[in-house]
Amino acid sequence: MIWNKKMETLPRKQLEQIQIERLQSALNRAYKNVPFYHRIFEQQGIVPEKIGSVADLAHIPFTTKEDLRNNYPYGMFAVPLRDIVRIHASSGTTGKPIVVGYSVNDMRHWAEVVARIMAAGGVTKEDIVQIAFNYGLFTGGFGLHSGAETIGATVIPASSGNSRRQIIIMKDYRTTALVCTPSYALYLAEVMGEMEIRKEQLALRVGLFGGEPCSENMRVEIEQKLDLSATDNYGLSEIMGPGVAGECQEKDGLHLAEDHFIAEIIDPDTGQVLPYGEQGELVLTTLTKEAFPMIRYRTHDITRLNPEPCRCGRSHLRMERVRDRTDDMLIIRGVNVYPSQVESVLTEIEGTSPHYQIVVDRKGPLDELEILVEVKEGFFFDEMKRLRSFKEEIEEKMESALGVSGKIKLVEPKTLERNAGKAQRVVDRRK
Ligand code: DLL
Repeated sequence: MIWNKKMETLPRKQLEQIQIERLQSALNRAYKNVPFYHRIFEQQGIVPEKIGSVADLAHIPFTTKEDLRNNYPYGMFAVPLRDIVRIHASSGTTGKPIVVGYSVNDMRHWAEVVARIMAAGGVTKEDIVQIAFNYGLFTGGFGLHSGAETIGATVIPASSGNSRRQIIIMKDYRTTALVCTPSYALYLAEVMGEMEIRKEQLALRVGLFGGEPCSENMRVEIEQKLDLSATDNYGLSEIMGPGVAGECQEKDGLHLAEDHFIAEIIDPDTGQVLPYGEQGELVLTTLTKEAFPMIRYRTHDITRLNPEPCRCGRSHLRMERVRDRTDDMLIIRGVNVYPSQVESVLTEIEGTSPHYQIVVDRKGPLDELEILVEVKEGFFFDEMKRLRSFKEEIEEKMESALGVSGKIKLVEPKTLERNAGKAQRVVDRRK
């Protein structure tokens, strides 16, 4: 079902007209109300009224995470605190968190765009939606909650953690839609096994996953283990939270809510805007946000944009699933390595599970790469010889794919830490 048929299927010409009208008022608001933007516009001689097309955005400098940190906590807010009705924050692994605020209208828009991705993912009013994202400063829990309520579904705000209880709730309350990170969905499937609960005992039908990368392989595994149809959903706190983009039933790219956000793809090294279809860093501009407007925010997420009409009828751009972030790139002995490359190699190898961890360390002058790989249940060989050759086979494939050698350490099923949030794939001990 298409939640907002009129808006989501708008012919692109009309959509672009709405974008440019909204862009001018968004720029004006930022200029008038956020000292950071005021300063930049003055310095660069930018006059919001003169931005006559989306392409003109390229004249405006980017906003970076660093800028947000420098304005911690409330410096980027465009409305007084009395008009803010909600605060969220992204934990951030380094430095200060980013604090974001929402006005009443922002909350309304947030619920609307999340309702769209929920409907696109297959959720209807009839569904019982278990939200196993953390409810708190993280935008996942509350964000998805408001969209599910807007649709009129029955919402179970389970929040994250206490996995056994999650499964009992799923079984007893007849949950039909599961909402969490993809890695947590897989973990829940594992715990079900331990509890001897079979997927046939559950009523799951659809799953909305997001908050971290999910490979096609992982999607298939979740779909099989939980017997549901899974969609990928993308968002980030700085822009809004979940609701920025989500897959429809075609599962062929995530529709961006283009009446609320403008997306550009840039070359992360030069900052040049790249044409549709090319891979680069996603840059987002908010069009309707009142409390926390963002102009050309560098997301660090790597993707590409597809303007082709989708079979579902939605006209909004589709972004390819995000597999990597520019800041996740590891440089190991001078070679660039992305976590998704490691995952792709493992996908090809029978017997390995989607649980892995990349550990980089420095012994003396040289970087050392070790990849911990969990083998699937029942796949451990008794014979040392066979185990060794299995390990060597992975090492060889890894080296030829990554261009750098590394040690593979096979670990038993369920050894690597699972958690209810985002999986930690990389441990860089050199920092
Ligand atoms: O993770 C918002 C969200 C919550 C989206 C729940 C979807 C579902 P942050 O904690 O600010 O916000 O983290 C944002 O997470 O820049 C991406 O690097 C990554 N990310 C989010 N969704 C996806 C996804 C939420 N579907 C950062 N695929 C983003 C890949 C994702 N990466």
